Order: sequence, then C-alpha cells, then structure tokens
Amino acid sequence: MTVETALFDLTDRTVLITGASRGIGFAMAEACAAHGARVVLNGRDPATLAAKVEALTAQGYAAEAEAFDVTDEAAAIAALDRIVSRHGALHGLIANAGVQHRVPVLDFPTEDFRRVVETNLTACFVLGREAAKRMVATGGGAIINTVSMLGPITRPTVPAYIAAKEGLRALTRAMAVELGDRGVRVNAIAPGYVATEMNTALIDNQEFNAWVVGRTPLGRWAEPKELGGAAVFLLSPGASFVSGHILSVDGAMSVAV
Ligand code: GCO
Repeated sequence: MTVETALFDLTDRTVLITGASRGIGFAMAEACAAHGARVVLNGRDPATLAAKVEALTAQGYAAEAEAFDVTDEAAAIAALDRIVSRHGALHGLIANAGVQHRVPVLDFPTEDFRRVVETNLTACFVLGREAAKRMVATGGGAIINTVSMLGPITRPTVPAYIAAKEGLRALTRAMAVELGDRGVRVNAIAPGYVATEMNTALIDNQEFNAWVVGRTPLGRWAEPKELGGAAVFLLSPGASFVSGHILSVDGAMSVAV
C-alpha cells in the first residue's frame, strides 16, 4: 500500500452510520466500505436495511445492520453495546439520521418543532456521547455529524431543521474541544442541495429546482455519492489532525451571493 492510499484506508475500522437506508447515509456507508471499513447500517426498517446490507456484501464489502430509532436512547445504547460486543470496538460514527418538516414559521406546530429537534440534534448528542464513551475505552475514534449548508444561512419554512442543524454545528465543536485529549475527533459534513428522497418535493418543484441550479456555482444538485469522499476523509488517517471542522459539500452555494 502506498502512502497515498494508506492515508484514506479504513481497513478493519468498524463504523456505524445512522440513517443509512437511503440517500446520503447509504452513500457514505458505501464509500467507507469501499475503503475497507466494516460498516453498520442503521435505519428503522429491518427489511430495508437487510436489502442495503446485501447490496454492499454483494460487492464484497463488510456490512451489517442495526435497526433502531435514533430517538430511542435505550435502543441506541443497546445497539452500540452489540456492535462493540461483536467487533471489540467502535472506531467511527456518522450521525446522519435526520428529518425535515416544511411549514411557515407562524404556523409551525410546537410538537413538530420538538420532533425535528429531537431527531436532528438531541439524538445526535446522545449517540455521540455514548459512541465516544466506547471509543475512549478502546483507544479513540472519529465522529461525523451530518449538518447542513443551512444554518449560517437560511430559507423560509424550515425553522426547526435550521435551528437543529445549527445547534449540531455547535455541538460538533463542543465535543471536539472536550474529547480531543481522549483521542476522539469530532467533525461535521454540511451538504448543500442533494438529490435525495427527503428533497424529492423540492426537485419536482420547477421554480425551486431552477433556484437551486441557478444559485449553485456548480450549477446542479449533488448526487448522494458525492458526499462519500468527505466521510472517508474525515474518518481516515488523512484527517488525523482534523477536529472541530465543518466540511462543506455544497458546490459553493454557501459562498455565492
Ligand atoms: C430544504 C432542504 C434542505 C436540504 C439541505 C440544504 O427544505 O431546504 O431540505 O434543508 O436538505 O439541508 O443544505
């Protein structure tokens, strides 16, 4: 193996990816598996997960499933314990699971705000804390939170999502600072507009689609697989001194007027 390939080698690393049944989560899991990781796919539906695991193992990759709702703390902890029991350690976590809810702020229901924050922020905190405990116990690891281009910049009708994702940016930095001397690096990936199921309604809206294409300097929506490289990098030896960083993957949309 050359120095170059060793930099991004994840061989023998066990990585849990939440929200990995589809979209960005599955794409990041596939990229990590292609670079040698044993990936543990999380989602809520066992049948969907099984099909996705099969799609990876059919390529010769090491993949398995852990079905649980990320907002269920006991279930998340039990899954982490099963992973460590099976493989001896958890080396990486990609806290990617998230939900979206689009309603004008004046009409935004409190219960929907709480639900979005619970999934997109609180669940990432719980999973990150519990994963970090297990990483510290076995020599360290790396955590990636999936945030969003939105947060520092915003758009109407998604106040809960934006509040949660901006809070997750801050949590990423807080955990990076507190866990550095325990051997745990914590970073985030901030996708721009990606062609995922969560965004189907936006893609199908001609006006919104034209706005994204026109406002993005690279002139298009991202494909989920274009998030894989950032995940591999942030989990790999190539990022051994990278922590507290928010890595944008947004086609330069966040820096364009
Ligand atoms: C929306 C979208 C966004 C994207 C992404 C953009 O309603 O504007 O769902 O939130 O998913 O987060 O960076």
